[in-house]
Amino acid sequence: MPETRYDWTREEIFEIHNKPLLELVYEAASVHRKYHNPSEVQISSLISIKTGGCPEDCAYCPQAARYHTDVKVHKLLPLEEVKEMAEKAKAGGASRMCLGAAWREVRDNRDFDNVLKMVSTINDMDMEVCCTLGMVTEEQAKKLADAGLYAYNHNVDTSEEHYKEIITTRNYDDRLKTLENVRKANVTICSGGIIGMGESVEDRAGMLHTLSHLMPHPESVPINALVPVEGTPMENQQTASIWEMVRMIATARIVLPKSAVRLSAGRLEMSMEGQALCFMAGANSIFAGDKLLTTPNPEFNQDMEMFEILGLKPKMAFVDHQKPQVQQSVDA
Ligand code: SAM
Ligand code: DTB
Ligand code: SF4
Repeated sequence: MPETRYDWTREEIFEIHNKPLLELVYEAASVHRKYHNPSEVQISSLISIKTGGCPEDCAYCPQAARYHTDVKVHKLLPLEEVKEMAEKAKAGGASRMCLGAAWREVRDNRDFDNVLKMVSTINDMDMEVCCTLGMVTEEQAKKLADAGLYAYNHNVDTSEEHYKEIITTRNYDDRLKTLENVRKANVTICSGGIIGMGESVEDRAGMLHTLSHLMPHPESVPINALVPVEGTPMENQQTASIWEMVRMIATARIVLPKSAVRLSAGRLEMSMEGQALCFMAGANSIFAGDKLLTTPNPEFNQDMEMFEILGLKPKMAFVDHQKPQVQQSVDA
């Protein structure tokens, strides 16, 4: 049974990934039971606080300004609207709110000050607050921490080699640098990636290899299946099969035994049986709510029905890490 290891080789990860499927699921389920309560699933809910118009060229993303997609662009949402959405998500069982902005990076301006207010408002509601705002400096990460931020999402997305095929406006090291800045600010890290972007199994192992060499491991690891969106360069991409998703989740569970592994984008295309196998293989977190950032997701009620059938229950907030101590008073 693996302890937390930071020296996995790509070959080892590749071999785990390619084990006979049921053998792999059994092993992952055993690791899962050792470190986690298998009947608890953490529920995050997403709000796109600023949508579209992003200067980056991430080939999968409907929010990049350069692609012609149907995304309805909007500026930063008002605090009140975000608060109401968070209250609704909490009532639906979400313990974590994730605020996403289509920014390349955070700038020290009035919008950022307003995001800090959103963070402190939602933290005051006793929910874990996560932000995904693009690149951040150490100082900005500290400001977020002081406002009560619990987690920062910044995905490595794929292997270093494949990254260049997907994004040209920034590089892999930029991503790793932001993760380092977040870690220095004592904010937990949420970092994972996407499968189904034309990458090889070696690339998938490479992505998990990168994550497994971050010390400590990211506290949460989202595994997204690409949602191909019309107008993006990936609109005609063949989506990942449920078996590929199960393999990726099981491998993540074995390599990152203590992290929360999130079955993220792409659930709308998955059957309940398929998702059940993902939970068996170690997934213990989902995004719930009828929308991800811009694309549809299963309804809360549908997910609650699935939880009922599978005997799963939503995990409470702040079980793994304390509620952040707010250092600065942010005027709400
Ligand atoms: N702009 C910030 C950034 O890039 O870090 C935050 C928002 S960005 C939309 C957050 C993550 O969503 C991306 O890193 C990517 O992993 C995921 N994502 C975006 N579009 C997706 C799609 N079509 N299918 C699956 N995942 C997607
Ligand atoms: C993550 O890994 N997946 C979420 C969250 N982090 C920000 C986003 C998924 C976005 C899917 C495409 C969309 O809805 O725009
Ligand atoms: Fe912009 Fe983030 Fe989308 Fe890339 S993934 S285009 S950085 S919003």
